[in-house]
Parts: sequence; structure tokens; C-alpha cells
Amino acid sequence: MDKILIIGAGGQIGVELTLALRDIYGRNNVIATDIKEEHPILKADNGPFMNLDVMDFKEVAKVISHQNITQVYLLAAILSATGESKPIWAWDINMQSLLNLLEICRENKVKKFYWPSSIAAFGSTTPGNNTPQHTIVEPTTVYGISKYAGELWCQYYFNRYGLDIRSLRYPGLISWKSAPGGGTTDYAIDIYIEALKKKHFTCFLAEDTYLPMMYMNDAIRATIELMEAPADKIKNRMAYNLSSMSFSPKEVAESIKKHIPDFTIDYAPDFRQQIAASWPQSIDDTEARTDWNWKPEFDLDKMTVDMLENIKIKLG
Ligand code: NAD
Ligand code: AKB
Repeated sequence: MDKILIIGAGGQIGVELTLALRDIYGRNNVIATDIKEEHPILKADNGPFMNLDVMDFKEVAKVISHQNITQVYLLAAILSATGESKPIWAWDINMQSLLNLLEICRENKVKKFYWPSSIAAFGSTTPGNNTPQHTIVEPTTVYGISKYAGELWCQYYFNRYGLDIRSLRYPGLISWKSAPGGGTTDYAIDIYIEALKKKHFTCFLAEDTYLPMMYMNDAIRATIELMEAPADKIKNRMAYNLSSMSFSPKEVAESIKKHIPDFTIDYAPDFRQQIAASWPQSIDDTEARTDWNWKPEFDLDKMTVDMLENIKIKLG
């Protein structure tokens, strides 16, 4: 039986991924860990949880060896907007965490390792529409640089040591269960919460800023489908492009107005505008579709219905 370790399980993706993996592998076979205290949703789920700092090589190695871990999901990271406020710290955490886990997984013969990349790996010299899998990659944020360097390290460990590493270049992820951790795409979550709370939202990106986005339900399914695919189907050992929808703040506001007609939005772009402007507007994910049959289910309007319904219940 597989035993799974999730590092950074208390974050936006980690909470939902932990629950989804526990449904498949059994609650006690999926150990959630984070540097911060257990997320209330995970606490309520009553599965195994440990406080773990990904930078503590010895402690992480001990947990992986003592718990007979066969699969690792490394989700701990500093995201794009937070990373720009302390670039060297962000680089240190994003790169050292990955290098620690690559080495520990290799030494402990871990069967599968997942580490996510991002559309942030691309930069302003990348073709922005339908960005191909293989193209010019010159990221300008410290987060993006760490993602691209990380992709290369993953490929290196696969080629050199045969470590079964899998990765996705997630677009901006939208969800309601667990709060996002300081990204440039976070406006597309806050807009739904503020629409329900105040019927008004001030957006930190300009109205026509198109970015690739994805609903969390699709992202979790993509992650698990990638990890469950037979190894010989995984032709890309850097990170797969992954796509479902692209929209601007103006378009998401219009989608919300179909349900809350008196919702209003204004725009006050800040430093995150420059980050967003350096990223693609849409992504070509043909390789993911061909190699392991990836297919998204949510478009903007379907996601809006689900977000509004669930946030309304959450707000009470
Ligand atoms: P998040 O910020 O919500 O969660 C990260 C978690 O890591 C947090 O719970 C945090 O407490 C934990 N953490 C931070 N430092 C740690 C440390 N030293 N030791 C252990 N845990 C630590 O991030 P997320 O949105 O869940 O992203 C997870 C991964 O997915 C990251 O690699 C991120 O770059 C990538 N990603 C996310 C998105 C997105 O839109 N959410 C898009 C592209 C890629
Ligand atoms: C961010 O905005 O930093 C993340 C990402 C796209 O990687 N959501």
C-alpha cells in the first residue's frame, strides 16, 4: 500500500489535495504536514498531521524513512507577489526545499515525487497567446526563476537517477476552501468573496489583463490523473503546460453580475500588474491532453456558479 507525504498541506492546494488523496488511499495513508498549525478543514478530517519545516533536511528525511513514505507531494513555496518583497528569502525557500526533497526522495527510493511549476516560469519574451510547451522561457520574477530552475532540476534527477518526478505548470488557481498564499492571480478569488460581502471590488490588476486560470476541482483532478498515469505515458519530466480557461478581471466581473446584478468593480493596478503583464494570456496544453488524456471540465460561468454557491454557504 502506498503511503503519501504532503509538504505544505495547509495551503490553497494542499488542503484540497490532501482530502482528495485520502479518499483514494485511505485517511491514515496520507500524512499532511506544514510549518504552520493544522488547517481547520484538515483538523476536522482527523487524519495524520505533523508540523514539519521543509528546510529541515534531517527531520524531513527522518519522517520519509520512518513512515515508509512511497509518494511525496511538495507544495511548500513562496508565491509570486510575496516573493517580490523578499527575493533572496523566496529563492532560498523555493530552491532549497526542492533540492532537499529531490535528494531525500532519491536516497529513500521514493516511488513518485510531485512538485508543481507555474505559468510564472514564462516571461515577457515568451509568445503570450497559446504559449507552446517548448518555447522561449525568460522569467522575470524570483518566483518564476525558481520555477524554471526547479523544472530543470526535476528533469536532471529523472535523467540522472531515474527518480519518477511529475510536474504541472498550473495556471492561476481559483478556490473557496482554503485561502490563497500571496499570488498575482489571487484577485480572481477575492472578487467572489467581496462580491458577496460588499457587492463591490477594487481590483489590483487592470480590467483587460488576461491570464490563464483554472478552477481547483480541475487542478486537483489533473494532479491526481498525472500521478496515476503509467510512467511510460509521462514524456515530459520538466512540467506539463496545463490549461482550462483565460479571462480578464472585466470578464469575471461580468460573469458575477449575471448572479449579482448590482455588483460593481473599479481598478487600482499595483506592482502585481507588471508581474501579470509578463505572463502568458493563454496556454497550449496539447502535450498533457495527448500524453495522459487531460481534459478540463470548468469554464468561467460554471466556476462562478460553484464559487458563489459555496462562498455564500461559508459566509453563513
Ligand atoms: P500556499 O501559499 O497556499 O501554500 C503553501 C503552504 O506551504 C502553506 O500552507 C505554508 O504554510 C507552507 N509552507 C511555507 N513554508 C514552509 C516551510 N518552510 N515548511 C513547510 N511548509 C511551508 O500555496 P499553494 O497555492 O497551495 O501552492 C502550492 C504549490 O503550487 C506551490 O509550489 C505553488 O508555487 C504552486 N502553484 C500554485 C498556484 C496557485 O494558483 N495556487 C499556481 C501555480 C503554481
Ligand atoms: C501566483 O499568482 O503566484 C500563482 C501562480 C500563477 O503561480 N497563483
